[in-house]
Amino acid sequence: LLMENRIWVALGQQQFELYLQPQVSLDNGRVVGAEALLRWDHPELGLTGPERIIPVAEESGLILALGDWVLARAVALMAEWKRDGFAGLRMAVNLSARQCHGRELLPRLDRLLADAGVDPSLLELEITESAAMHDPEHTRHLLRALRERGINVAIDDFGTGYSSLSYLKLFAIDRIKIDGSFVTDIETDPNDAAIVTATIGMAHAMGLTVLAEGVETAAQRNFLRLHVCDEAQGYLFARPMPPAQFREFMMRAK
Ligand code: G
Ligand code: G
Ligand code: MN
Ligand code: NA
Repeated sequence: LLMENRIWVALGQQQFELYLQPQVSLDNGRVVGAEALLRWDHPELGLTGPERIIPVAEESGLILALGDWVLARAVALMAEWKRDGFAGLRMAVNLSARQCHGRELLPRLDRLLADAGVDPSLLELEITESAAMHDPEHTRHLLRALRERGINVAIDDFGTGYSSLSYLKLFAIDRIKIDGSFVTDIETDPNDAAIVTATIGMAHAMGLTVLAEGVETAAQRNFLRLHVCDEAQGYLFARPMPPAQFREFMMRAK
């Protein structure tokens, strides 16, 4: 079966799930949010990550249906969090380039959030530099409209694109996510350390918050905390996990 057809079938048979990875405040160690990461539990192929799904979906146009499913599932989980009393917990959702550039995104978001009674300011959309710079004028309007609604926007994989600084100049964003590739050797590679500390300083000067990705060790966390990085995400805190497990994780942390 073609991968494309498999994805179509999977949407119908509810084989997709959003795993949740905690995002932690470096001030006090508390969980302030979670990133939703797409997983596919296929009856024969097993558990598959987005790297096999997203490129095929982007190419075939299926990404709009899939992205739609992701948004709906994320908002449904936010409604569950509200019922569970996880007040103020933020949900971060990855957007694909095609989702950013279609016309359906804003009305779809308005509808989903209103129907679920979920506070838009608890939703964050992660956009990569390359997706945003594909059509900067369109992105500028989109990000304005998101901001008017109170929806947050984060730059994902910051520093790995070719247009980071133009992006900061052009767009109204809330948060920078420093890519994990700059974090891995942060204690031993002076260049990585310089890039990370300069990014934090620049972001703060612009009124943005900073989240470091791929934090795996206590030493990396300590370095980031020393350099006043706001938040972190990575295996040190927790791996991405199914929603039921995330709920238990949050209950234990209460
Ligand atoms: O856990 P990880 O292998 O899940 O994620 C790999 C990449 O796939 C990440 O860079 C992330 O941005 C992307 N990704 C994960 N979930 C989604 C999703 O729901 N939609 C889109 N467009 N990308 C996703
Ligand atoms: O959207 P984005 O590229 O930021 O997605 C984050 C990716 O990084 C996902 O594939 C996720 O599973 C992965 N990830 C999350 N925490 C860690 C970590 O501590 N180390 C590594 N190597 N990968 C991580
Ligand atoms: Mn992301
Ligand atoms: Na990233």
